[in-house]
Amino acid sequence: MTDAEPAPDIAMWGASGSGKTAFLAALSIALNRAGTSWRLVGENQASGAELIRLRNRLLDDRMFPDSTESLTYYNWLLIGAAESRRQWWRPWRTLPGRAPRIRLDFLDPRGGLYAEEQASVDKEALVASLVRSRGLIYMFDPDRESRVGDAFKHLDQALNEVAGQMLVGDEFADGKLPHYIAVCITKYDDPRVLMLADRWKLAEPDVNDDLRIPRVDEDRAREFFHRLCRHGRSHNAEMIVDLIETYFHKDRVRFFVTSSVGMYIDERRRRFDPDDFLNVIDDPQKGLMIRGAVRPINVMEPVIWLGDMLSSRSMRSG
Ligand SMILES: Nc1nc2c(ncn2[C@@H]2O[C@H](COP(=O)(O)OP(=O)(O)O)[C@@H](O)[C@H]2O)c(=O)[nH]1
Ligand SMILES: [Mg+2]
Repeated sequence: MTDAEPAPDIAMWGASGSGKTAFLAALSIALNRAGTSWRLVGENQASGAELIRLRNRLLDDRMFPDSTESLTYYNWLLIGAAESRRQWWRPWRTLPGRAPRIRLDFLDPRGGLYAEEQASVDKEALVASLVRSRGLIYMFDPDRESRVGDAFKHLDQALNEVAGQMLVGDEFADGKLPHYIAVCITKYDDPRVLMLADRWKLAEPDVNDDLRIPRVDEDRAREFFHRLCRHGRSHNAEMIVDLIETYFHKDRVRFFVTSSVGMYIDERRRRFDPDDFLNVIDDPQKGLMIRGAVRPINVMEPVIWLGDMLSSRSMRSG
């Protein structure tokens, strides 16, 4: 990518209530916790203020962000560490390198927009953001799918519209959309989701993690997703994986099992307890509250993966 070209965008897609805003709120917490050199900053003052507001909502108020009332744009930049360079003929001199930057242009639609049949300005903006981006975060909420079962319908509609705009010309002659797509199963901490992973023998305690939180191995995340789709309310859901792999290059699709708040861990025992891991509790006065520390699971990983893919492939943003 040359300096003149703007970094490609990462866009987000998912049904209302699937956990998009919570994911965004958890992103900077995840980056801080991991001690990475990546920093998240607002590209303008409003986006910066929103970043802090969302984070404080989880950390200080111990609540989830309110459901989105209107279409909200977040313009954030993920800035990595610059690697200094040496030239072999002058190895004693180091030159400052350029810090990698990933533009996160998140558009958080109001609840219900996905389900609206009629065209609207907001819906056009949403499709436009998918067309403009080269990285997608697709949020799949297994709980919603087991109750409502409309993920296939909405994804099919959206991809149809995006493909209608992108694939008619000659630019993508192979007939596939050019995006990298991170398919994120959300709310893994929810007992209904974790229990399924456990029942299907897909979750195992991570031996590299002192807390021994059960994880679904990266290699098995696609299988978990597929099984969750088949487990859902709608028979169409089992076609979601095929749908994704028909529209996108198979090697540009990756699956992540995510949770924005993570599991509850008793700070004295500091071990995952299968009988006491609920981190979201229903307070009679305040509603849903976050009980313990916020330990996001696979929230930063999909974003950094997309960023790496986009910057290494020097994809054009046009
Ligand atoms: N247990 C659990 N619940 C979550 C998580 N993320 C979101 N939720 C729940 O899902 C609701 C909707 O999330 P939100 O981020 O507003 O969804 P959006 O409409 O896609 O932006 C929240 O109010 C929470 O109750 C998570 O990581 N774990
Ligand atoms: Mg939202």
